[in-house]
Parts: sequence; structure tokens; C-alpha cells
Amino acid sequence: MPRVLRIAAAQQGPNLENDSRQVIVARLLEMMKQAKADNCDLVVFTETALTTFFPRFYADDRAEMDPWFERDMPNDATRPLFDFASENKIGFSLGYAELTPEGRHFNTQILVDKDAKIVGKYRKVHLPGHAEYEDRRAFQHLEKRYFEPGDLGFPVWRTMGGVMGMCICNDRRWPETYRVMGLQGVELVMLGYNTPSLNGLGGTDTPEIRMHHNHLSMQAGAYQNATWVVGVAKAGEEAPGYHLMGGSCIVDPDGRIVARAETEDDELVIHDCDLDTCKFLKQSTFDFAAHRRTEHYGPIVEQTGATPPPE
Ligand code: CDT
Repeated sequence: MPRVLRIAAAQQGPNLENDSRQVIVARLLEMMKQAKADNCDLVVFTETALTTFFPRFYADDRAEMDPWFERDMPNDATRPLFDFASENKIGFSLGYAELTPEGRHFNTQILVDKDAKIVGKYRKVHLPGHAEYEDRRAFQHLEKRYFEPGDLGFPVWRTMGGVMGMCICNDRRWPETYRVMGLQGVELVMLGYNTPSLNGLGGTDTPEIRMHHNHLSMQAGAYQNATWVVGVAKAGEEAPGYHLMGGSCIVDPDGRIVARAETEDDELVIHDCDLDTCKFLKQSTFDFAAHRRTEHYGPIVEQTGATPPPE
């Protein structure tokens, strides 16, 4: 039986500070409807899809940020997505800020199957930015203040005919992210991102080079682990001077971008992803069991910073 999943990367235009969850979910639902009309099996939404990217705001008391978090999933605001999924047999993946009953804060993404059952949950491991206000920045990126690092690792799930995993935004830049899922036979990695077009610290990188880094990391992760990767942006100006890159794309297991967003608005990027095309590289160049040399990989888990030899 062919294992072709028709996947829609649901890029979002900006979520403004005062946009309600209801207004934003209506946009997501509209994209789900378009995806269903185009016979898609699965819709991938972005990171913090339900709100503006609030880590650019500073609050002395971090509890002031709690209104940006979801305490339940589904909840009243997101139930229309779950209802549409079960009535129309379409899966989806959704990023949001999670506040647990124990009071813990995570940057989270879920995977929902065609019966609207949450089959997978991932909590962002690599939190970029900083924990304290920094004057030198053009804008703040306070993920380290408002979230704790994910505690679930990088699991994968067998669902909808394939082996699927998730990561979130900055995770896509780290080869370890993909490799841990690659070692579990992943065939599809879904991720959302909110990535400023400028880094806020000055420096020499341009929007073009930052877009290059965005695609390069997903293409490398896809090829080196022989997996599909779907990367979904929240794009455009969420606030004056705060521009997020677009470039949502679907990458095949050879590392090629096979579909790419053309706008910085709500836009579906659709491709028929044949999960069986993962097999060739998994059984040849990246037959991990045959070729990996773990006796030389110790530093990867034993140290974080680089230690160059003495001068
Ligand atoms: N959301 C997220 O992880 N964004 C980061 C930008 C960090 S800039 C301090 C990214 O890696 O795209």
C-alpha cells in the first residue's frame, strides 16, 4: 500500500498583540478547510500559533505572561479545530504555549490524528534568547525567562501510516534534534518557527543569510536522516520593527525543497509526501546500524561548549 500523505504547511501571517484566540483560530480553521478541499491528510501549523510571539515582551513578574498560555488542550478556543478534524478525517499539528496544572511553562507542539485524538506531544528543548532584559537588543527574545526546557525528549509516534516526530523553531538548527528522531526511524519531522528577519543584536547577518540558515538546517536534517521535514513560519510584521521571516517549506528525504511559501501571509504549502522515499537512504548511505561509529561520538553528549586545543 503506498504511503503518500498529502501535507499542508499552514504558514500564518502575523498575530497582532490584541488579536483574540477566536479571531486567530478562525484563520486556522479556514486554512484547515482549504486543506481538506485540496484532499490533504495533515495540516501543520506553526509555533505559538494561537498568539503573538509574546517572548518579545518583558515583564518583571513572569506571571503577567500567563494569559498567553493554554491551560487545557483542547479548550473552548481551539475546539473548532478538533471538531473539524474528527468530522472531516484530517490530522493536524499545532504549536502553543502550555501552562500545566503544576504551574510549569513549556513551548509545546501537539500531533492530532484524523479522529482528533492527541497522539503526540513535544516540548521545545532548545530555548534561544535570554532570561533577563537586555538593553543592547533592538527587541527582546525572552524564551529562557518564560519557558523551561522541554522534559519529553524527542519522541516519535507511529500514526497516520508513518513514523512522525516534532521539534520547534530553534531546535531545527541542531543536528542532534533530527538524529535522535532519526535513530527512531523518523519519516516526517514537523516544526513551526517564529524567526525574526534580523537578529536584534546588529551583526552582519542579513535577512537573506538568515533565510539561508533556515532552509540549510532543515535540508541538512532531512537528508542526513532520510526524512521528510515540514517547516512552518509565522511571518510578517507582528509589531513595528519586529518582522518575522516566511519561507515555509516542505523538504524531501534528499534534502530538496519541493514546495515553498511565496508570501508572508496565511498560505498553504502543499505536497504529496511519499514516506516510502525515505527507505533508500535509510538502507544505504544512512544505514545507521551499518555505518555509525558511536565509540567516537562521546563528546556530543559529554560536553556542551567547545574546547579547542591549547594555543
Ligand atoms: N522562536 C525561535 O526559536 N526563534 C529563534 C530566534 C532566536 S533569535 C534570539 C530561531 O532560532 O529561529
